[in-house]
Amino acid sequence: MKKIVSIIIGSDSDLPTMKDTAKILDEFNVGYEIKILSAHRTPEELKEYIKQKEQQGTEVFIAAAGGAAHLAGVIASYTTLPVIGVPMDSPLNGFDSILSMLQMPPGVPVAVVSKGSWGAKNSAILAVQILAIKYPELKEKLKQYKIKMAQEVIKKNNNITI
Ligand code: RP5
Repeated sequence: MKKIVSIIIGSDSDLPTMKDTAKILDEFNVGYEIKILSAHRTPEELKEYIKQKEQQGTEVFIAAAGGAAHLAGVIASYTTLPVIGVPMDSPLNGFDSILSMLQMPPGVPVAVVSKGSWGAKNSAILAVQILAIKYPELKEKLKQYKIKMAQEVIKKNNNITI
């Protein structure tokens, strides 16, 4: 399977959360690669990796980082591909991560999703939605995903006990 999503995490400590991203991409049968690279600890390697991935056919980047989380913005500075940012939890309850990713100045956007595991899941779904513009089979799978989600909610009404 061609790896069209590149997931870059700032630290191995982000991996437990970002496994949820991988699980959903697996469900949609979308190929991905996960790499640990940091904007501030391995800046040269990060730049090199982005260029390499672009040449190898990456279509969407997902970046997860916490604290002064400039990883997604730095990736966006090196590529014209869409970058989805997932703010990780932090000693400041993730607010630092959210603001660092979200407040990109004009010209270098990052699509920021929710913090932590919600965002990890949503980053995969958003990546699939972006890819679905090009791959019709993904559009169909997304429709089915939403139908299943709605059915699960409706079913819960049969199990309400007070
Ligand atoms: C960020 O700093 C990483 O993305 C991680 O969320 C946070 C803490 O990293 P470690 O000290 O656990 O390596 O760069």
